[in-house]
Amino acid sequence: MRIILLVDMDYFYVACEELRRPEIKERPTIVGMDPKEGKGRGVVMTCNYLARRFGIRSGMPISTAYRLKPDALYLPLDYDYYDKVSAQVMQLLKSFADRFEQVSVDEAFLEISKRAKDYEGAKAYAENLKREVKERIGLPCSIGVSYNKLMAKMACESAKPNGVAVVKEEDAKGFLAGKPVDDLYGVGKKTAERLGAMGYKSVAELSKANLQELMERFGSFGIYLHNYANGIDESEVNENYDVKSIGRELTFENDTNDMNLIEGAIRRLSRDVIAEVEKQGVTFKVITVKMRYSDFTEHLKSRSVRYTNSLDELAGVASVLCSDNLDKEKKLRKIGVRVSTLAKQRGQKKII
Ligand code: DCP
Ligand code: MG
Ligand code: MG
Repeated sequence: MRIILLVDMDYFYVACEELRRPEIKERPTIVGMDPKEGKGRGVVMTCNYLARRFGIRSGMPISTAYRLKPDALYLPLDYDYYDKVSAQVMQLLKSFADRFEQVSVDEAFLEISKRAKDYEGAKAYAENLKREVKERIGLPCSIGVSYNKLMAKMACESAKPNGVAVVKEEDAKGFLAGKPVDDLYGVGKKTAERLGAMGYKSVAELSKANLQELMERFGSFGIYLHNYANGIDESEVNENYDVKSIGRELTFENDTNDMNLIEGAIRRLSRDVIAEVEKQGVTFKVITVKMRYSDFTEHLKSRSVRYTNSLDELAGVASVLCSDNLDKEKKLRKIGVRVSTLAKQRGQKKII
């Protein structure tokens, strides 16, 4: 039997801020763009659970957060610091796993099949790990325990905040059944809408869907949807995790379709991305530009190049991707530049 944990840090960026400034702990706190008394652009990156009581959430416009709780504490982003804390967390988590896969800045899968013989043992192991993270790093986390990655992730969601939740294989169907499809891992808003229109609103309904029909609508993704709705996920905890992408984003002070301004922004973001690329000692193969408009619709455009770490190439390709695909009828609110499919530069320091 496989036993897999998903460890996800609670309200990570704000928890990091609390770690270095314990005096802010009792306050609703938000990390994101400057709210500028309600006129600020950009979004909430995350907030603590005190702030969530007021309805504030990750990804929400910072101006909405300000309307909900103007006297909350608003802090700017400090990626370098969060990355440092993340590296410490990941090093600790890794020492608790047979196989280890980091999936984001604050989240990792740990296979512990050799370290726990049943769910009871696994629960005790997870409780102990949660304690260790709190004691050694000083931060709260939540842990999902289950028989595959999908269910470990779903279990962790139900454990938040600061909890451990176990979902046994025999209980998985019951656990999933009552949930709406958009709670299912990998199902975003658009997919959920399409599934809803097809008559699949709950995971229970989706689990009984006709596979053929799902495949006609979603291609091979249909197989995953069907499997996920039935708690099936055979994917391995993938030991050789490397940083998967490096990106930077910027929200314009005023929404714009001025190409000079946009190209200037792309150049600046590309410079920041290349600085990080150099720091990590990598080269990249895929360049992606993200365009988010005033109406919050978003477009991603990507292009593959030969492995490179050239600033001119990145900024050049990103500018072309943007100018070729920009919807001139609308104004841009936010622009992002990201590189992925990374490889190590030879003779450079190791990633992470
Ligand atoms: N993040 C972000 N933009 C988002 C969501 C999150 O930049 N739309 C950042 C801030 C988070 C970090 O990534 O602190 C981790 O994301 P999580 O989804 O794990 O969210 P949190 O750790 O903040 O909260 P939770 O306790 O729900 O895990
Ligand atoms: Mg988290
Ligand atoms: Mg996370």
